[in-house]
Formats: sequence, C-alpha cells, structure tokens
Amino acid sequence: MEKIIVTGALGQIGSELVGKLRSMYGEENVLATDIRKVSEQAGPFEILDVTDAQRMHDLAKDFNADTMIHMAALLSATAEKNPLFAWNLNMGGLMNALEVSRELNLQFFTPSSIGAFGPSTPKDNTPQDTLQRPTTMYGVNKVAGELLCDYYHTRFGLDTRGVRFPGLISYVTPPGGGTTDYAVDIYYKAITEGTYTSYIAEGTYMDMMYMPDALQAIIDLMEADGSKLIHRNAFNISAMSFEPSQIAAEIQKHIPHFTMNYDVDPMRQAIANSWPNAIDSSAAVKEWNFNAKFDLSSMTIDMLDKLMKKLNSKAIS
Ligand code: AKB
Repeated sequence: MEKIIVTGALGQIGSELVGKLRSMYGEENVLATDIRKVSEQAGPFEILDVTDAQRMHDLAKDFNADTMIHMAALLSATAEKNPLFAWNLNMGGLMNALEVSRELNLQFFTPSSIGAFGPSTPKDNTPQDTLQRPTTMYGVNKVAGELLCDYYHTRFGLDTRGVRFPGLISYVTPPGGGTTDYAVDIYYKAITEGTYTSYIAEGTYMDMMYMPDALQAIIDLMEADGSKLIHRNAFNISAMSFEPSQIAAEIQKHIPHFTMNYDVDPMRQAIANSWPNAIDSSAAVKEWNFNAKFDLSSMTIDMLDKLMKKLNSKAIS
C-alpha cells in the first residue's frame, strides 16, 4: 500500500482508519472520500457518492492510487428499514469499487460482517467455511459481496482481501445504524447518566472487537503475503463475545452505581438472534497471524478512560 483511496472515510471505521493510515503511509498518500464533508477535515479529501462510478474512477486515477479501501455501506438495522436503498448503495457501491480496482489494478479491501451468517449457521465456534443463509438485507449484501470479491480474484486476478467484522466498539466516532451499537451506547450512557436501557435482550451473545484491533487487522491483512492467503475474503475475526449483562457488570467494576434495564427492540433483537454467538477466528490466525490485544476487561478500562476525557467527566472511581 502506497497510495490509498478510502471510501466512507467519515463513517465509524473510516474516520479512525484514515488517521492511522496517514500516520503510517504519509498524510498526502491517503485520499479520504465521503458523500459529505466536515468543515475541519484535514489532509486530502474529496466528496464521493460511491454510486457514481465515473467520479470514483477519476478520483482514484488522478490520485495514482494503488489501493482501494471500500468502507461506504449501510449497517444492518438501517438497511433493514430501507432494503431497496441498502441494496442499491451496498451492492452498487461495491460493484463500482471492484470495477474501478480492476480497471486500475488496485489492491482491494472491503469488510464483510458476522451479519453474513444466518439462523441455520452453527451458532458456537462458527467455522470459517459454513452455511450462510442470512435473513437480513445487510446479510444478503454481505454474502453477495464476499462472493463478488472472490470472483474478482479468481476471474480477474484482483488482489481482493476482507474480514467479517464483529460489532466494533470505539470512543471516537459513534456507530450509525448497527445491531451491535448498544455495546458503544452503553459506555456513553454509563458516564453521562449512570444508567442504560438495552434494546438487546439479556442472554444475547454477539462477537465484538475494540476499534484499535480492527484497524490493525485491516493493515495486517493488507500487508500479509498474498501467497499464504487461502481465504482472502471474509476471514472470521473476533476478539470477544458477550451478552448485555456481562458488559454491564464490567462497567459496574468502575462505575459501581451504574444500572441497566431492558426495553427490547424486536427488529434489532431478531437480527441479533439470527447471528452467531461466537465465531472461530483460527483461519485468520493461521493465514496472516490475526491477533486482538483487547478483551472485555481491558477494552472497558480504556473506553471509560478515553470517554471520560472526551466528555469532560470526572475520573472513574
Ligand atoms: C452491525 O451491527 O450492523 C455491524 C456489524 C456487526 O456488521 N456492527
């Protein structure tokens, strides 16, 4: 990776990934793009609607990009509210990004998700290669995306790579429209209100990961020796699996007065029920040394510390 174009650069992952890439590869070598602009944007930035193939091509070409990191997409809960829009954005954007990468011979990364699994997938220790019959539009998009990335690799020799991200937790940019968002919201509410109402029911396990591990995973996979990659696209990766009362108990170790109750949202609960409890990341470990540093305990300490500073709150007891 020397000249990198990132789509969806202002999204949950993109806004942190761009900073990390710039610190490693040089500010002028990472072109951030998004459909909107924020006023304080630093470094190279261009407005890009990923459904506009010509503009995507022109931007990548003019930038002399050798790598495309395609992040622009709707998450699971938002996609379920507007499935047709999700199809057009998630699949249209991905097809354009793959085509531009084929035309310009760019190394390519796009994320899949634990949402690519469905109710008939084995729920525990979910294998890398297994049944994938998701019941959400997001999941349908992710499975189709995994297959398209494999196709562009075998058919055109494109260097496509990807991971199945679990829920990602970060203190920098809030997530927008995912099923796993509760695991971020809970930290904000614990600090600002001392209480949280979970829209996910007690006992619902989902895979999760702290953002620094997710960013490192993208870079490690992109820098890995391609000849050692058997799966290439959509490696299972997870750092932890927990259910709402476990994250609440972890927060209570630092904020003893914190309380949690439940008001389950049927739509997001149904999505969560269709996903695995805990996936098996061993193919990623074996093929490119995937390694997550944060578990629930160390993530909670770091999240609360960083959020306290960000929200200008008193130090935790
Ligand atoms: C979501 O909840 O939609 C995402 C994901 C797991 O892909 N965080």
